[in-house]
Amino acid sequence: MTFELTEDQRALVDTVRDFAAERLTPHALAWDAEKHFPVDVLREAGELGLGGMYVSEDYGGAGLLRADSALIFEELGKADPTIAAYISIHNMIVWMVDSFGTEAQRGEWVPRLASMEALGSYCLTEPGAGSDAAALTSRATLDGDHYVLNGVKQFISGAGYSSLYIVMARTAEGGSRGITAFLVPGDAPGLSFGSNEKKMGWNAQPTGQVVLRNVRVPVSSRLGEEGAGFAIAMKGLNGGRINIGACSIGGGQAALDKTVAYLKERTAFGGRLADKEALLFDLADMDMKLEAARSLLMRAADALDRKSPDAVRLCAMAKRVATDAGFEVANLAIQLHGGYGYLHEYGVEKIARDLRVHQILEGTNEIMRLIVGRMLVGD
Ligand code: FAD
Ligand code: 2MC
Repeated sequence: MTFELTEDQRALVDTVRDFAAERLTPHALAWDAEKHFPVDVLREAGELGLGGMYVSEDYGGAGLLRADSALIFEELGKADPTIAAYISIHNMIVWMVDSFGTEAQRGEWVPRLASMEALGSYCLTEPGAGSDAAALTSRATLDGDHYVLNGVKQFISGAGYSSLYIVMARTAEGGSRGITAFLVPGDAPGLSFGSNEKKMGWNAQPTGQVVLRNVRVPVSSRLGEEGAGFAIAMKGLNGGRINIGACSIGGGQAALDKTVAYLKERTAFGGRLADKEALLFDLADMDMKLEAARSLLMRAADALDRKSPDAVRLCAMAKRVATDAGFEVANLAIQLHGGYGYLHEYGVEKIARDLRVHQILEGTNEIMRLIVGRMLVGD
């Protein structure tokens, strides 16, 4: 067991850090204020290999380990948690197509998705089924050699911009085992999108409803077998939970770095704020929280790569611990900046607003406790 980054990992982190410093950091506040979704910059990320990080190299993925990807998401998260998280969701989609798709599906979609020429959205949540995802009611009915899809998906990241929507829909009763996954192209007749939701954070990426009205897709668009959709969706989410945790650690780290710099500059009561022991303890706690979360996250990433039976549990733990740590650190960073922390231009309130939703999506942190708790009592 080693906790040192390898030379390759260090080089990877340096490359992503340079990209993020040049292409994300200088624009993050403006994109947030203007609610601008920078599709051109996402394409540049795709050219760097960030569109299919932990996806096999067969059709253009980067073939990295989950731990490598976590390092990347942390770097991206330092620059802009919203863009980092968007890239995380996109990576989930590419991995799902590559892992569960037929050769034809992989050949059609993975090269375009991995380069981020095409963007992907993950459609599980519905207005009446969020945490209880297996209660979803969108339907796919077989009609000759096509399925006809009807239903509404809620809160879909990238809605209206993506070329590919992976839609989980019901093909049979029976809870989670009656759910099937489908690859629905963005220009499919009958597919439409709600307006871009007005949100507390994540302003630089669109969120909206995806509405399916008699959308016909050929049987060859089914991802995996009938009834396998819930398992495919959950397996995608295991990786997503690590990624979103890493984005949170990155955001939290950026907030901490800003706070250390600020407290070293700001004076009050005859000295630097950095010399007030109470505040030093706050900084130390912030650092410890992030470091503890990072360690657990790397353990979960490793478990997922090794397909360890403990992976689901560790991914759930890491998601909860890392997303709570990131938000708590960013929130305290506002406090330690005083009134300036409340101003947009100082950048910490944006980090807190962006990280707040990481405690809610990709499975709320209550659901992460449900997963871990159920395993403890064996139900
Ligand atoms: P509910 O399930 O109604 O939960 C309400 C509250 O009850 C929560 O606090 C929850 O933790 C708690 N709760 C529910 N059940 C239990 C229980 N058994 N025990 C204890 N507490 C419980 N979804 C997608 O499919 N694709 C996306 O791209 C996507 N992007 C999103 C982007 C944003 C900005 C947001 C806000 C959401 C996104 N989501 C997406 C949806 C997200 O995953 C859901 O909002 C989340 O899973 C919670 O579902 P819900 O909102 O219906 O809340
Ligand atoms: N990995 C692999 N398999 C999983 C799994 C996971 N993480 N979670 C559940 N499963 C399997 C489970 O093993 C079972 O398999 P089988 O039928 O072979 O026995 C099946 O799925 C059903 O699981 P449960 O019996 O636990 O189902 P239940 O309905 O009781 O609970 C729960 C499932 C709550 C864990 C699941 O619904 C869940 O994770 N809810 C949260 C929803 C969520 O995360 N939404 C995120 C949307 S995406 C998003 O927000 C984005 C921003 C992209």
